[in-house]
Amino acid sequence: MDAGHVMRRFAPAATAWLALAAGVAAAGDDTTRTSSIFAPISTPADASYTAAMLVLLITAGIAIAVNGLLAYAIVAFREQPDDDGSEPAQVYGSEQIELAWTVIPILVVVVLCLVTARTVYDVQGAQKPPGAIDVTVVGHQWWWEIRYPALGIVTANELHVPVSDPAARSPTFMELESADVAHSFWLPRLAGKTDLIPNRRNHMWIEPREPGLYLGQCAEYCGTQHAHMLLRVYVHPRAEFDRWVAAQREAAVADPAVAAGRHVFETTACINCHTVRGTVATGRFGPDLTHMMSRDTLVAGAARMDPDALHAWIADPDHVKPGALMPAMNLDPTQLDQLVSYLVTLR
Ligand code: HEC
Ligand SMILES: [Cu+2]
Repeated sequence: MDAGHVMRRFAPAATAWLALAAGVAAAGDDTTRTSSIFAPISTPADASYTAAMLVLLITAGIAIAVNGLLAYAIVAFREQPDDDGSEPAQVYGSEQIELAWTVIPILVVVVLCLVTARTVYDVQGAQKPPGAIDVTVVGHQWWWEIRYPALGIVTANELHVPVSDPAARSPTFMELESADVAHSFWLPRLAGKTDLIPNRRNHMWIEPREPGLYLGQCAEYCGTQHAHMLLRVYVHPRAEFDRWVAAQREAAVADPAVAAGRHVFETTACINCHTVRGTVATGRFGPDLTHMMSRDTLVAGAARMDPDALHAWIADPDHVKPGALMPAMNLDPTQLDQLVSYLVTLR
């Protein structure tokens, strides 16, 4: 293989990697867009970014120095035409050189340790300011339960938080739990990863300073649909966030026009696994459906939230998300249509 051939083979892969690293959209649709650790917009993510950049800078310096010296030695001391074949001077031990190559690495390691310890202290030791939003996130196979205990809100897969103003800070402090296996909560632009472990309560916080939609995902293999356990974080200006909170706190819509569908829902096993506040449905095994249509995505990012996708999901969950822990209920077509008409009113 000549060099050109090698380049042609590896260039596309290298470009794809660079694009991924830079967080460039892998596809137009934002449900598949990657999110970059190189573009932090939130306090804990800034701290890890700064520490990582310092480590990268120091280690790059070492790599350049070592490889530069190596290249220099190879070129400068290559075999000469007038070489007489005699042995060069043999150097046995030099206190200065040995001291230098012992002390310098120790200093480098100490600096890196201190920087890391400081970053960990800043992130994990952060005090919760009075304006903080409390959220509990519970990892499930394969979706995220999101609760705002102080606000009385329960939702799924899409976390809404206010943008934090330095003058009146409002970071979001999260308690992370798991209902089944280990998961990992990862929002590359907002904070580092934190595991969700059964029978344990972990903590993390984010403090975004720019409104927008930020994507994340489960970062710990947790079963077949691990790759469809996506996270979306909507960072709102304060007034918009308050409007979202007010809407989520409302009772579920009770539209008499879809009473037939509601009857199907309330007389089927759906209610054992799902909650619709103010009805007989109080199950907690699956996502809360009280305001499900206010979400942009269905089943943790596997589909868009729209009536067709909803229809397809309820008719055969396994077809949309193979292995998903919701059974097909074998409803007849009329019941299914009525049920979907009811669900789409749950805004
Ligand atoms: C055995 C428990 C169980 C039953 C019964 C059940 N579901 Fe589910 N449902 C789930 C689970 C678990 C999920 C999450 C699946 C995932 O994302 O991997 C889910 C997801 C959903 C979602 C998507 C919610 C969202 O925000 O993405 C809808 C809608 C839904 N179920 C409706 C229904 C309806 C309607 C019925 C009755 C016909 C029903 N479910 C019966 C467990 C159940
Ligand atoms: Cu997971």
